Amino acid sequence: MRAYHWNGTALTVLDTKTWAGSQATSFNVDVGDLDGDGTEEIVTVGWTGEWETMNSQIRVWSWNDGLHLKESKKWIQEGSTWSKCYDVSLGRLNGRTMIATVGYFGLGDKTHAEVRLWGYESDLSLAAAEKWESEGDVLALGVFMDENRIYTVGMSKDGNYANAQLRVWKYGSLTLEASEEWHTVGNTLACNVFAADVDGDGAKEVLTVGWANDGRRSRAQLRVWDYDSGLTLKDSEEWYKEEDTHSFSVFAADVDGDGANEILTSGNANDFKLCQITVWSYPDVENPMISGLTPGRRG
Ligand SMILES: [Ca+2]
Ligand SMILES: [Ca+2]
Ligand SMILES: [Ca+2]
Repeated sequence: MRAYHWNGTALTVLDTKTWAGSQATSFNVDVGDLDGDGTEEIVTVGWTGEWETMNSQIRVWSWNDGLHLKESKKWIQEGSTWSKCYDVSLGRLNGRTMIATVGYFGLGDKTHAEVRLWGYESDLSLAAAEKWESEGDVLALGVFMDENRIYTVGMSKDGNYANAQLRVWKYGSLTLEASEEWHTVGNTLACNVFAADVDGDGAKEVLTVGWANDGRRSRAQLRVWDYDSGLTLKDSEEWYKEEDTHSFSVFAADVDGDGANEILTSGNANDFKLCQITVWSYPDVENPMISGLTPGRRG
């Protein structure tokens, strides 16, 4: 892990820490004040171990003139030989900053997905956990926590196809509130999720990215969902550049300072030979000229 400082013109590395099993990956990071003392903690997730026994791993770090490891936990489901934690999201739930993680593990002849909710005050404690399976493999790859809800995305095999899967969980007991699965032509997968108001009406949309196979190639896919009593698809865009194109992450922010959030997606194109970032507009209540998801200049 590396911590950088941005002074407006240049990035400076402040500190870097490495750690290992014989196989180890740190896959994602998020930041928030977990213990309420006014300084932010840093949380990383990934996996560590040998190929034969891989454990999910979560680490809590503090910053004080350098990175300091405060706590580290590993876990694996009983009966499983490997477990991978893919994503982490920190959010305020009932006035307290909590940690949500997602990943998946092998059990029997297929993979199972899991979501975990953690609290941290003086130490890291598991508040709730849910696991789920489908007819074939199921993966949980992305998580976003916002306003007492936890959104997870991944893939669920129904016997014929891989379907992208978006789930909404209620905070606390981790009760499943809504679940949507979809594929377009062939295998489809969602790997990242975010929530923000992208049309300026004051209500947040749920954004998912991944890819969908059109029978010839993988196309990157961005979807905008409404979440009220259930999930409603508002818009979907698929695109490719030359060959297989994938979108791995999504974020929303007002990048041009006009008061409306843009959507940012990043991934790759031309069968992993190109990196790609796209800035999207979504119909702005102030600007009816835009009728749907509209990419900025596409490279
Ligand atoms: Ca703190
Ligand atoms: Ca909205
Ligand atoms: Ca804007």
